[in-house]
Amino acid sequence: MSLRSLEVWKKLEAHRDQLVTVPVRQLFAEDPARFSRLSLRMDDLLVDVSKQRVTTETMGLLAELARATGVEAARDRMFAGERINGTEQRAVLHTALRRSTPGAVLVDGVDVMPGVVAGRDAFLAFAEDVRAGRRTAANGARFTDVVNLGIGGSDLGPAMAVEALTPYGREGPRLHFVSNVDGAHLDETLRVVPPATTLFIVASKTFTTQETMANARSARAWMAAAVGESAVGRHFVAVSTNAREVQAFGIAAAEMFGFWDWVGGRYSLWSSIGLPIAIAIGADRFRALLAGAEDMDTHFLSAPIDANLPMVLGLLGIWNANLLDIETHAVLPYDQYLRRLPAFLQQLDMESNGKGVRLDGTPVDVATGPIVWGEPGTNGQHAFYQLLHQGRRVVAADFLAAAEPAHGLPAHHPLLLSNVFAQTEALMQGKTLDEARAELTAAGLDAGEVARLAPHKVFPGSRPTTTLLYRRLDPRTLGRLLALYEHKVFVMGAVWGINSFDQWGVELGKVLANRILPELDAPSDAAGHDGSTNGLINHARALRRR
Ligand code: G6Q
Repeated sequence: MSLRSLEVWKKLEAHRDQLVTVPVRQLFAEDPARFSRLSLRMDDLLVDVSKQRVTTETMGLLAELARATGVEAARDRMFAGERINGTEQRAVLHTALRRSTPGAVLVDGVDVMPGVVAGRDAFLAFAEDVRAGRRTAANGARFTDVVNLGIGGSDLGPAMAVEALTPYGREGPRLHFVSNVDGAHLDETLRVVPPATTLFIVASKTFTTQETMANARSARAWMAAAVGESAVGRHFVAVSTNAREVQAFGIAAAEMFGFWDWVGGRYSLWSSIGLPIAIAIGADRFRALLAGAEDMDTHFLSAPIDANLPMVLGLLGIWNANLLDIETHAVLPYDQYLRRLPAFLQQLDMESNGKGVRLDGTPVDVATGPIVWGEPGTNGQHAFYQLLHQGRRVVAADFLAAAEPAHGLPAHHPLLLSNVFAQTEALMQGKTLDEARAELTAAGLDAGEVARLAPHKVFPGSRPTTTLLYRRLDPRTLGRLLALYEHKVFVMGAVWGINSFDQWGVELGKVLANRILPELDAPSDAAGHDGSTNGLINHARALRRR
């Protein structure tokens, strides 16, 4: 199916051509109810899209697009456990992991829920045992430090969530995350953790990932040297779907927390991959995180398209990417605890929707996944916001902020909030040449100076932003936000008709590095690649020999 040939796509293009001639500030002036018309709520969570370059007519057309592309039916197939990940023949059921309501979720006629509940109870009980000092180190002491060894989906979600919920994890052990195969990452961590009271979690769905297995082997050797071979077992547990490889590594079956092939890596923090989060914040708060995600699941399943948060954000994503040709999407949390959210969303979005073909193998005829990036405010303001305000490229951005701080320095908070509101206001309002001239004249500059400086003081405005404002970044709110983004990505993938749940691009990297590895220390120079790759390998070989 060609999106461009859809009737509603043509309507959207014609509507776009009209709308882009009108500054968003004018849309606000013409419609005093614009904010209430174009902002959505879930309890204390407010999602304001009124500063996007849209009107209610745009939203109506986008809803029509969602219906024409079957987004609701695709959503229902996902929740129902159908094998919608067609290239890997897998169901996609991260939503089952946060389900608390009774009732079966069937994959090929088999209810997955008893396994989900038992698996969840097991890893949450283990987390509580570690926190309470019931599960101890080999010497009988309480664990003071926990190191998660994983990468990609087995790292980014837990690392982001543990940091986001720092204020809720103060009584638990210290958490560390090592992902990179660059030995610097593990080495620097091993320098600060005490071996006698450190627990390692080897987190890998496949338990064959090169980086994680290298880090696990090195960590195991380091631990054995410190506490003795016979005590190592008390200091390692695994999270995986591959029991055979876990046992081959030397971790007992009882020390492995499992999950299922229908949990995608980047959607796995709700499974036992969330063990480090549970150790940090405790089982009750982990359940609150799940409950927040379930709130969003229920809403996504039941709210009409125009009042449905993930639908609206996903459709705006399509509007910005395909109708306004905006290539990048900035994630700008005015919330230091969400420092790792941009990296997490970068994977979630770019790995899910960075695809060129539809499920049936035919090319998508528009651009797909945006480039996602970002940094916390206000730091970004003193770095790259210059381009957001005055560059020739338009960047779409999400701003996130809590009304109440979760830290102990509340006097800072009004400063933070005034900045987030000021930035989105300025990005939307802009400043015309006449306004710039008037401002400079009022400041007492002579006519020549006004003419010289005014063009530099012009801000185009109408730069699209969404603001997500919530009371406090607690576990339930974090759960809602993360599920909101997961489903937003789903909606965009469904409109494009792509499989958001495979990652052949990632698999390629896993194969290529293993091919070159032996060549680095082979007796003769590499000759089997292109000239550049041979040259780089051989230069490294020469430098390493010296
Ligand atoms: C996520 C990706 C990828 C994956 C890592 C780690 O959706 O598939 O980031 O999570 O490659 O894989 P393992 O958990 O198997 O080690």
